[in-house]
Formats: sequence, C-alpha cells, structure tokens
Amino acid sequence: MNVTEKILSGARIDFDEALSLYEMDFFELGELADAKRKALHGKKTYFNINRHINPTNVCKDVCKFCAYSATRKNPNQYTMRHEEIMDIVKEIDSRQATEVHIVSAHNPNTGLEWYLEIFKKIKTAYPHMHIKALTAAEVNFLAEQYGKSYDEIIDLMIENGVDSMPGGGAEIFDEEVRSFICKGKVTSAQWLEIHEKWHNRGKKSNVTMLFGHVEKRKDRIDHMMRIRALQDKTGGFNCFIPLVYQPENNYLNVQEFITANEILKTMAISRIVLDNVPNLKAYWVTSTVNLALVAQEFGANDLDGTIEKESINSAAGAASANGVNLQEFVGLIKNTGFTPVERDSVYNEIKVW
Ligand code: V47
Repeated sequence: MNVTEKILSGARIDFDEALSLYEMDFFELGELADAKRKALHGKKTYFNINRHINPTNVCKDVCKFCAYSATRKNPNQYTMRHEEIMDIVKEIDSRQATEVHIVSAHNPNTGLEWYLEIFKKIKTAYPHMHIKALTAAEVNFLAEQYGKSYDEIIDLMIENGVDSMPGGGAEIFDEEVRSFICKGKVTSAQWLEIHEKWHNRGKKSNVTMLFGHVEKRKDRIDHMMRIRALQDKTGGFNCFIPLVYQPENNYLNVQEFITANEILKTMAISRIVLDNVPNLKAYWVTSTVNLALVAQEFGANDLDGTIEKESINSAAGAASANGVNLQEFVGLIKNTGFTPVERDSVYNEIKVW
C-alpha cells in the first residue's frame, strides 16, 4: 500500500510517511485532508463567540518570538485590576459571547491570588460563561513561583472555576529549537505532563504549534507525533491550532515569511497525522482571514471566532487587534461554500447560521 492508499484506508501513518507528504502534489494532499475533514464534519465550519483577555504583559521569561511581553522593544508594561476584567466580562455577557479566554504573561509581582481569584469572580457572577484560561506555561510558572505542584495548581484552577485550558505555550516540542526560541520556559515534557494531568481530571484542552520561524518540517512532524501519542492515552485534546509565526517587534530575526503553500500543506498534514484529534483550527489571526477560508479545503473545520480584541499576535504584526465583524465572518464562510456553525467551547453546536 502506498501512503495515499494507506491514508484513504484509515490506517495510521508514521513519521517518515508524514514527512513525505510535504513532497506530494499540493492539490492531491489538499484532497486527502479534505476527505478526512468531510468524513468527520461534512461542510460544517465551527466558530465561537468569545473574547480574549490578556491581563498582564509583565513577564519573567524572554521568548525570542514574543512581541507581547514588556521588554526593551515594548516598554509599555500593564497589569489589569480585577475590576477592569469584570467590566469586560459584563460587557461581553450582555452580547452573545459564551467564552472568555484569559492568558497572561508570567508576572512575578502580582501574587498567586491575582491569577486565580479572577476566575471565581467571573464564575460567581456569570456561571454560564465558559472560562478557558491558563496555558501550561502559566501553570508551570505559577507552580515554580509559588512552590506548588502541578496537581495543586490544577486543583486551584478547578476550585476557582476554570473550565478548559487553552493550547498556548506548546511552541515547538523539539528540544533544540525550543531552547533557541524560548529557553527557560516550560519544557516540552512539562507542557505535555500538565495537559495529561488536566485530561486525567476529565477536562478538555487545546494544543497549538508555533511554526514558520526557525523550525524544520521534521520538527513540525515530531510535534504532531508527540501530540498524537498523548491523545492516544487521554483523548483530552479538542482541537489542534497551528499558529503561523508573526515576525515583527521581537528578537527572533526571521527574514522570510513562510509561504501560503507551506502553511496550507502543514494544515493538511496535521489533519491527516492527528487522526485522533477531532478539530483543526485555522486561526485567522495568524494566517489571515483569506488563507483561513482556503484552509477549510485543506482540512480545517474551525475558524476560532470573532475574537474582538487580541494582544499577543497583533503585537507581532498580525492584523487582529480588533477582531472581525460577526455578520461579515459568517458571510465569508457561507460564500466559500461552507456552513457556519456556532459552537460552545467544547464543540456542542449552538446555532447553524
Ligand atoms: O503560546 C506568541 C503564540 C500563543 C507569536 O487554545 C505567537 O483556543 C505567532 O495559544 N507569532 C498564544 N504566534 C495564543 C494561543 C491561542 C490562540 C487562539 C486560540 C487558542 C486556543 C490558543 O501565541 C503563544 C505563542 O505560541 N505567539 N508570539 C508570534 N510572534
């Protein structure tokens, strides 16, 4: 059986076969990924109405790709008061948002309570609002900073009302690349351990991959393989999110922007390799809306949402600071021949638009 036949038969492919897909004809690869997408989701494209909040940009870590944290290149430090965060949640609750996505930098000055009590405040005032918060990088930071185990931090997250974990901080698992782009941050093994512990509590999370910087194709496949192995054990990942590297205002100094062709190939390959992760998100913030729409034909079945406000990727050049208009977003999905389906944070369908 050749690799195409293997994929079509539903058999699992290995590392070398996955890597060889980059050499396949572009459209043939797209069709294979599309067949996988259609088998799972037909023509449905999911999105949700959510709001990102990034409460502080003060960070003890220095990741070379990051333009968000306050550094020499971005000296404007901020840390939000809980009241400011509550005002935002009140405002989005009065519209249709079902999820608040809270991710911060690793601020050593706020105390543990500042990080955790905001969740209880939100959950008490808005019990129906899904709280997706704290990346594994933040969990690791809080555990180290306050002398707690991962289990203790996870207990506190659950007690305070965190519903699911976002996929941030995964970057690239290959240790050599990781130590070049974000030395000192949560290690790959720790990132996976934290998600495994979270899944073992019966909770769901997402997983990202930052690509298009200094990593090689083999590093992306390695990243996918490590996700697939953990997912076999836990089944806790809802969604894979390949994040396209944004090159501005940071210290990584990548001169060439990854091509659309390479982005779409990577999406398609991830749909095929990650045969046990149900959803593939084309995060328009980093891929552009236009490419995310095309990615619907290369395996992607989720376009995230309207976002409204986004600070991490827009700091590095993404044109996402103020989100997109809901009607326009839905219209674009329809115009490209797909069915826009609003979902909640764990992929229950809310409304077919
Ligand atoms: O972990 C930082 C990335 C991530 C850059 O779980 C950059 O539903 C591109 O994880 N270029 C945070 N990316 C965002 C994130 C996320 C986004 C949307 C949905 C979900 C989810 C998670 O942003 C970080 C990092 O990998 N990032 N700098 C940059 N220059």
